Amino acid sequence: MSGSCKFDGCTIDETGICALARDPSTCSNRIAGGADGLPSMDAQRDDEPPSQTGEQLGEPVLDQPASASAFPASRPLGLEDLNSLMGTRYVNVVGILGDPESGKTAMLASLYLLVSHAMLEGWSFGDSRSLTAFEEIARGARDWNDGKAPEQMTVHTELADDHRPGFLHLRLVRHSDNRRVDLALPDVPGEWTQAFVNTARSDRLDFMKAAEVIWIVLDGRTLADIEKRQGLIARVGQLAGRLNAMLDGVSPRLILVVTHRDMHVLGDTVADRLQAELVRRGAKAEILGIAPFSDDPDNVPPGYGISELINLTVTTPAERPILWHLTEPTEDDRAYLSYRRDR
Ligand SMILES: Nc1nc2c(ncn2[C@@H]2O[C@H](COP(=O)(O)OP(=O)(O)OP(=O)(O)O)[C@@H](O)[C@H]2O)c(=O)[nH]1
Ligand SMILES: [Mg+2]
Repeated sequence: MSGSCKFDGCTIDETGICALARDPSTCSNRIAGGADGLPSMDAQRDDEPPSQTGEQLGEPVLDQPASASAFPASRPLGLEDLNSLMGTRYVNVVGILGDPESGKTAMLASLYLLVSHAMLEGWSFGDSRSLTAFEEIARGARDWNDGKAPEQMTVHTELADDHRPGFLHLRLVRHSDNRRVDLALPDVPGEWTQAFVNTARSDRLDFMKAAEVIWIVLDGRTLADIEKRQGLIARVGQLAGRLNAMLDGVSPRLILVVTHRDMHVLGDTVADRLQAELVRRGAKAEILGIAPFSDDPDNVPPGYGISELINLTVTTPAERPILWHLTEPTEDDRAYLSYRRDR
Protein backbone atom coordinates (compact mmCIF):
# COMPACT_ATOMS: atom_id res chain seq x y z
CA MET A 1 0.00 0.00 0.00
CA SER A 2 1.34 3.48 -0.77
CA GLY A 3 0.54 6.82 0.81
CA SER A 4 -2.27 7.82 -1.53
CA CYS A 5 -3.76 4.38 -2.20
CA LYS A 6 -5.49 1.87 0.07
CA PHE A 7 -4.80 -1.09 -2.21
CA ASP A 8 -2.17 -3.37 -0.72
CA GLY A 9 0.97 -3.48 -2.87
CA CYS A 10 0.09 -0.48 -4.99
CA THR A 11 3.17 1.63 -5.70
CA ILE A 12 1.45 4.47 -7.52
CA ASP A 13 3.21 7.08 -5.42
CA GLU A 14 6.61 5.76 -6.43
CA THR A 15 6.01 4.52 -9.98
CA GLY A 16 2.97 6.46 -11.11
CA ILE A 17 1.43 3.16 -12.29
CA CYS A 18 -1.79 1.85 -10.75
CA ALA A 19 -1.43 -1.77 -9.57
CA LEU A 20 -4.94 -2.52 -10.90
CA ALA A 21 -4.19 -0.71 -14.19
CA ARG A 22 -6.97 1.74 -13.50
CA ASP A 23 -7.17 5.44 -14.15
CA PRO A 24 -5.66 6.88 -10.96
CA SER A 25 -8.02 9.85 -10.98
CA THR A 26 -11.10 7.62 -10.77
CA CYS A 27 -9.77 4.63 -8.85
CA SER A 28 -11.88 3.98 -5.74
CA ASN A 29 -8.85 2.88 -3.74
CA ARG A 30 -7.26 6.30 -3.86
CA ILE A 31 -7.33 8.16 -0.54
CA ALA A 32 -9.19 11.45 -0.70
CA GLY A 33 -6.86 14.40 -1.32
CA GLY A 34 -4.29 12.15 -2.95
CA ALA A 35 -6.60 10.95 -5.73
CA ASP A 36 -6.24 13.93 -7.94
CA GLY A 37 -3.87 12.31 -10.37
CA LEU A 38 -0.42 11.00 -10.95
CA PRO A 39 2.35 12.09 -8.67
CA SER A 40 4.33 14.88 -10.32
CA MET A 41 7.63 16.55 -9.58
CA ASP A 42 5.80 19.16 -7.50
CA ALA A 43 3.73 16.64 -5.59
CA GLN A 44 4.35 16.88 -1.91
CA ARG A 45 6.32 14.19 -0.28
CA ASP A 46 5.95 13.09 3.30
CA ASP A 47 9.30 14.51 4.32
CA GLU A 48 8.64 17.93 2.78
CA PRO A 49 7.17 20.75 4.85
CA PRO A 50 3.46 21.39 4.18
CA SER A 51 2.79 23.99 1.51
CA GLN A 52 2.00 27.44 2.77
CA THR A 53 -1.49 28.84 2.87
CA GLY A 54 -2.13 32.46 1.99
CA GLU A 55 -1.78 33.61 5.62
CA GLN A 56 1.58 31.89 6.06
CA LEU A 57 3.16 33.43 3.00
CA GLY A 58 6.07 35.64 3.90
CA GLU A 59 6.54 33.98 7.29
CA PRO A 60 9.83 32.25 8.10
CA VAL A 61 10.01 28.83 6.50
CA LEU A 62 11.83 27.22 9.41
CA ASP A 63 11.41 27.64 13.12
CA GLN A 64 14.32 29.47 14.69
CA PRO A 65 16.40 26.93 16.62
CA ALA A 66 16.55 27.55 20.34
CA SER A 67 19.90 29.23 20.84
CA ALA A 68 21.98 27.43 23.41
CA SER A 69 24.22 29.81 25.33
CA ALA A 70 27.78 29.45 24.15
CA PHE A 71 30.54 29.02 26.70
CA PRO A 72 32.11 32.37 27.50
CA ALA A 73 35.61 32.87 26.14
CA SER A 74 36.97 33.36 29.66
CA ARG A 75 39.80 35.49 28.35
CA PRO A 76 40.83 38.63 30.24
CA LEU A 77 37.95 41.07 30.40
CA GLY A 78 38.21 44.21 28.31
CA LEU A 79 36.96 47.55 29.57
CA GLU A 80 33.55 47.00 27.91
CA ASP A 81 33.14 43.59 29.55
CA LEU A 82 34.13 45.08 32.88
CA ASN A 83 31.63 47.90 32.44
CA SER A 84 28.79 45.50 31.73
CA LEU A 85 29.78 43.33 34.71
CA MET A 86 29.82 46.43 36.89
CA GLY A 87 26.31 47.18 35.68
CA THR A 88 25.01 43.94 37.13
CA ARG A 89 26.84 43.74 40.44
CA TYR A 90 29.21 45.61 42.69
CA VAL A 91 32.78 45.04 41.52
CA ASN A 92 35.83 45.98 43.51
CA VAL A 93 38.31 47.28 40.92
CA VAL A 94 41.89 47.05 42.11
CA GLY A 95 44.63 49.12 40.50
CA ILE A 96 47.92 47.26 40.21
CA LEU A 97 51.16 49.08 39.48
CA GLY A 98 54.77 48.07 39.74
CA ASP A 99 58.03 47.88 37.80
CA PRO A 100 58.81 44.95 35.47
CA GLU A 101 59.76 41.79 37.38
CA SER A 102 58.40 43.15 40.64
CA GLY A 103 56.00 40.21 41.02
CA LYS A 104 52.59 41.48 39.84
CA THR A 105 51.72 38.46 37.71
CA ALA A 106 53.22 36.07 40.27
CA MET A 107 50.92 37.57 42.90
CA LEU A 108 47.83 37.01 40.72
CA ALA A 109 48.91 33.49 39.74
CA SER A 110 49.52 32.64 43.39
CA LEU A 111 46.10 34.01 44.38
CA TYR A 112 44.47 31.83 41.74
CA LEU A 113 46.46 28.73 42.69
CA LEU A 114 45.62 29.21 46.36
CA VAL A 115 41.92 29.70 45.81
CA SER A 116 41.67 26.88 43.28
CA HIS A 117 43.20 24.50 45.84
CA ALA A 118 40.92 25.82 48.61
CA MET A 119 43.99 27.12 50.44
CA LEU A 120 43.21 30.82 50.59
CA GLU A 121 42.70 31.28 54.30
CA GLY A 122 39.26 32.63 55.14
CA TRP A 123 38.03 32.63 51.53
CA SER A 124 36.72 30.23 48.95
CA PHE A 125 36.16 30.36 45.20
CA GLY A 126 32.84 31.80 44.01
CA ASP A 127 33.19 32.31 40.27
CA SER A 128 35.45 33.72 37.59
CA ARG A 129 34.73 35.14 34.16
CA SER A 130 38.36 34.81 33.15
CA LEU A 131 39.39 31.30 34.10
CA THR A 132 41.37 30.74 30.89
CA ALA A 133 43.36 33.86 31.58
CA PHE A 134 44.11 32.76 35.13
CA GLU A 135 45.09 29.31 33.86
CA GLU A 136 47.44 30.90 31.38
CA ILE A 137 49.37 32.93 33.94
CA ALA A 138 49.48 30.00 36.40
CA ARG A 139 50.61 27.48 33.78
CA GLY A 140 54.30 28.32 34.15
CA ALA A 141 54.18 27.44 37.82
CA ARG A 142 52.89 23.96 36.98
CA ASP A 143 55.63 22.95 34.52
CA TRP A 144 58.05 21.28 36.88
CA ASN A 145 61.08 19.33 35.61
CA ASP A 146 61.70 16.09 37.53
CA GLY A 147 60.28 17.59 40.68
CA LYS A 148 62.33 20.76 40.28
CA ALA A 149 60.58 24.11 40.32
CA PRO A 150 60.97 26.16 37.13
CA GLU A 151 63.40 29.07 37.18
CA GLN A 152 60.62 31.48 36.29
CA MET A 153 57.16 30.78 37.68
CA THR A 154 55.61 33.45 35.49
CA VAL A 155 56.67 35.15 32.30
CA HIS A 156 56.91 38.83 31.46
CA THR A 157 53.44 40.21 30.77
CA GLU A 158 52.77 41.23 27.19
CA LEU A 159 49.34 42.34 26.12
CA ALA A 160 47.71 41.68 22.77
CA ASP A 161 46.62 45.31 22.75
CA ASP A 162 49.21 47.57 24.31
CA HIS A 163 46.68 50.35 24.77
CA ARG A 164 44.00 48.63 26.81
CA PRO A 165 44.30 46.69 30.03
CA GLY A 166 42.96 43.18 30.48
CA PHE A 167 41.23 42.33 33.75
CA LEU A 168 41.07 39.07 35.63
CA HIS A 169 37.79 38.51 37.42
CA LEU A 170 37.47 36.57 40.62
CA ARG A 171 34.50 36.18 42.91
CA LEU A 172 35.45 35.14 46.42
CA VAL A 173 33.23 34.08 49.29
CA ARG A 174 34.30 35.05 52.78
CA HIS A 175 33.88 32.23 55.32
CA SER A 176 33.14 34.44 58.30
CA ASP A 177 29.94 35.99 56.90
CA ASN A 178 29.42 34.43 53.45
CA ARG A 179 30.00 37.82 51.87
CA ARG A 180 30.67 37.65 48.13
CA VAL A 181 33.30 39.94 46.74
CA ASP A 182 33.92 40.46 43.03
CA LEU A 183 37.45 41.57 42.29
CA ALA A 184 38.64 42.95 38.95
CA LEU A 185 42.41 42.65 38.83
CA PRO A 186 44.38 44.06 35.89
CA ASP A 187 47.56 42.29 34.82
CA VAL A 188 49.51 44.95 32.98
CA PRO A 189 53.18 45.09 31.99
CA GLY A 190 55.63 46.86 34.26
CA GLU A 191 56.50 49.21 31.39
CA TRP A 192 53.15 50.94 31.91
CA THR A 193 54.18 51.95 35.42
CA GLN A 194 57.60 53.04 34.17
CA ALA A 195 56.03 55.18 31.44
CA PHE A 196 53.60 56.67 33.97
CA VAL A 197 56.40 57.64 36.37
CA ASN A 198 58.91 58.77 33.75
CA THR A 199 56.72 60.55 31.23
CA ALA A 200 53.33 60.88 32.98
CA ARG A 201 51.69 58.72 30.32
CA SER A 202 48.37 57.91 31.98
CA ASP A 203 45.85 57.27 29.17
CA ARG A 204 46.14 53.48 29.57
CA LEU A 205 45.71 53.75 33.32
CA ASP A 206 42.46 55.69 33.23
CA PHE A 207 40.63 52.77 34.85
CA MET A 208 42.50 53.63 38.07
CA LYS A 209 39.91 56.33 38.61
CA ALA A 210 37.39 53.58 39.33
CA ALA A 211 39.77 51.68 41.61
CA GLU A 212 38.97 51.49 45.28
CA VAL A 213 42.44 50.36 46.23
CA ILE A 214 45.74 50.58 44.41
CA TRP A 215 48.40 47.95 45.02
CA ILE A 216 51.90 49.22 44.34
CA VAL A 217 54.00 46.10 43.94
CA LEU A 218 57.64 46.48 44.99
CA ASP A 219 60.42 43.97 44.52
CA GLY A 220 61.60 42.96 47.99
CA ARG A 221 65.04 42.16 46.59
CA THR A 222 65.53 45.74 45.42
CA LEU A 223 64.47 47.13 48.79
CA ALA A 224 66.93 44.78 50.49
CA ASP A 225 69.77 45.94 48.26
CA ILE A 226 71.42 48.93 49.88
CA GLU A 227 72.56 50.36 46.54
CA LYS A 228 69.20 50.14 44.79
CA ARG A 229 66.94 50.84 47.77
CA GLN A 230 66.92 54.64 47.73
CA GLY A 231 66.22 54.75 43.99
CA LEU A 232 63.11 52.63 44.44
CA ILE A 233 61.89 54.65 47.45
CA ALA A 234 62.22 57.85 45.44
CA ARG A 235 60.29 56.30 42.55
CA VAL A 236 57.48 55.27 44.89
CA GLY A 237 57.23 58.93 45.90
CA GLN A 238 57.14 60.03 42.25
CA LEU A 239 54.47 57.44 41.54
CA ALA A 240 52.33 58.72 44.41
CA GLY A 241 52.75 62.23 43.05
CA ARG A 242 51.65 61.15 39.56
CA LEU A 243 48.63 59.36 41.02
CA ASN A 244 47.60 62.45 42.96
CA ALA A 245 47.79 64.50 39.78
CA MET A 246 45.87 61.93 37.72
CA LEU A 247 43.14 61.53 40.33
CA ASP A 248 42.76 65.31 40.77
CA GLY A 249 43.95 65.35 44.33
CA VAL A 250 41.62 62.58 45.51
CA SER A 251 44.01 60.47 47.58
CA PRO A 252 43.59 56.84 46.59
CA ARG A 253 43.94 54.11 49.16
CA LEU A 254 47.39 52.65 48.61
CA ILE A 255 48.81 49.33 49.67
CA LEU A 256 52.54 48.81 49.15
CA VAL A 257 52.90 45.11 48.41
CA VAL A 258 56.49 44.00 48.91
CA THR A 259 57.26 40.65 47.23
CA HIS A 260 60.05 38.12 47.90
CA ARG A 261 59.18 37.93 51.59
CA ASP A 262 60.61 34.38 51.46
CA MET A 263 64.12 35.81 51.05
CA HIS A 264 63.94 39.27 52.61
CA VAL A 265 61.97 40.66 55.52
CA LEU A 266 61.27 44.36 55.19
CA GLY A 267 62.99 46.17 58.05
CA ASP A 268 61.25 48.88 60.08
CA THR A 269 63.75 51.52 58.94
CA VAL A 270 63.01 50.89 55.27
CA ALA A 271 59.26 50.87 55.96
CA ASP A 272 59.61 54.21 57.79
CA ARG A 273 61.56 55.69 54.89
CA LEU A 274 58.86 54.58 52.45
CA GLN A 275 56.17 56.13 54.64
CA ALA A 276 58.16 59.36 55.02
CA GLU A 277 58.55 59.61 51.23
CA LEU A 278 54.81 59.16 50.77
CA VAL A 279 53.97 61.73 53.45
CA ARG A 280 56.22 64.18 51.62
CA ARG A 281 53.93 63.66 48.59
CA GLY A 282 50.75 64.01 50.64
CA ALA A 283 49.98 60.28 50.51
CA LYS A 284 50.02 57.36 52.89
CA ALA A 285 49.88 53.60 52.52
CA GLU A 286 49.66 50.34 54.32
CA ILE A 287 52.66 48.05 53.77
CA LEU A 288 52.48 44.29 53.43
CA GLY A 289 55.12 41.64 52.69
CA ILE A 290 54.09 38.71 50.49
CA ALA A 291 55.70 35.69 48.84
CA PRO A 292 53.64 34.51 45.87
CA PHE A 293 56.22 31.74 45.41
CA SER A 294 58.87 30.66 47.82
CA ASP A 295 62.49 29.59 47.60
CA ASP A 296 62.37 28.79 51.31
CA PRO A 297 59.11 26.87 51.67
CA ASP A 298 60.04 25.41 55.07
CA ASN A 299 59.97 28.82 56.68
CA VAL A 300 57.80 30.88 54.35
CA PRO A 301 55.11 28.91 52.48
CA PRO A 302 54.29 29.91 48.90
CA GLY A 303 51.32 32.24 48.90
CA TYR A 304 52.44 33.86 52.14
CA GLY A 305 50.52 37.08 52.84
CA ILE A 306 48.08 36.78 49.93
CA SER A 307 44.98 36.18 52.07
CA GLU A 308 45.97 39.13 54.24
CA LEU A 309 46.24 41.24 51.10
CA ILE A 310 42.68 40.30 50.13
CA ASN A 311 41.45 41.01 53.67
CA LEU A 312 43.10 44.44 53.62
CA THR A 313 41.70 45.17 50.17
CA VAL A 314 38.06 44.44 50.94
CA THR A 315 38.04 45.94 54.41
CA THR A 316 37.89 49.65 54.68
CA PRO A 317 40.19 50.91 57.39
CA ALA A 318 38.40 51.50 60.69
CA GLU A 319 39.83 55.04 60.84
CA ARG A 320 36.99 57.57 60.86
CA PRO A 321 37.12 61.35 60.98
CA ILE A 322 36.69 62.79 64.48
CA LEU A 323 33.28 64.43 64.57
CA TRP A 324 33.58 66.19 67.89
CA HIS A 325 36.94 67.09 69.30
CA LEU A 326 37.06 66.71 73.08
CA THR A 327 38.48 69.71 74.86
CA GLU A 328 39.26 69.46 78.50
CA PRO A 329 38.28 72.65 80.34
CA THR A 330 41.14 74.23 82.20
CA GLU A 331 40.72 76.30 85.32
CA ASP A 332 41.45 79.59 83.58
CA ASP A 333 38.67 79.00 81.03
CA ARG A 334 36.12 79.88 83.68
CA ALA A 335 37.84 83.14 84.47
CA TYR A 336 35.47 85.06 82.24
CA LEU A 337 32.40 83.63 83.97
CA SER A 338 33.89 84.55 87.32
CA TYR A 339 34.47 88.13 86.22
CA ARG A 340 33.17 90.61 88.77
CA ARG A 341 31.92 87.86 91.01
CA ASP A 342 34.35 89.00 93.62
CA ARG A 343 33.22 92.64 93.47
N1 LIG B 1 60.87 33.29 45.22
C1 LIG B 1 60.04 34.24 44.84
N2 LIG B 1 59.90 34.52 43.52
C2 LIG B 1 59.05 35.49 43.18
C3 LIG B 1 58.28 36.21 44.13
N3 LIG B 1 57.52 37.12 43.47
C4 LIG B 1 57.80 36.98 42.17
N4 LIG B 1 58.71 36.01 41.97
C5 LIG B 1 59.32 35.61 40.70
O1 LIG B 1 59.79 36.77 40.05
C6 LIG B 1 59.65 36.65 38.66
C7 LIG B 1 59.00 37.88 38.06
O2 LIG B 1 57.68 38.00 38.55
P1 LIG B 1 56.44 38.48 37.65
O3 LIG B 1 55.26 38.34 38.50
O4 LIG B 1 56.41 37.82 36.34
O5 LIG B 1 56.79 40.01 37.46
P2 LIG B 1 55.84 41.13 36.86
O6 LIG B 1 55.78 42.24 37.85
O7 LIG B 1 54.54 40.57 36.42
O8 LIG B 1 56.72 41.59 35.62
P3 LIG B 1 56.22 42.22 34.22
O9 LIG B 1 55.14 41.36 33.68
O10 LIG B 1 57.47 42.19 33.41
O11 LIG B 1 55.79 43.62 34.52
C8 LIG B 1 58.86 35.38 38.39
O12 LIG B 1 59.72 34.37 37.95
C9 LIG B 1 58.30 35.01 39.74
O13 LIG B 1 58.22 33.62 39.89
C10 LIG B 1 58.44 35.87 45.51
O14 LIG B 1 57.84 36.44 46.43
N5 LIG B 1 59.32 34.88 45.80
MG1 LIG C 1 53.61 40.44 34.65
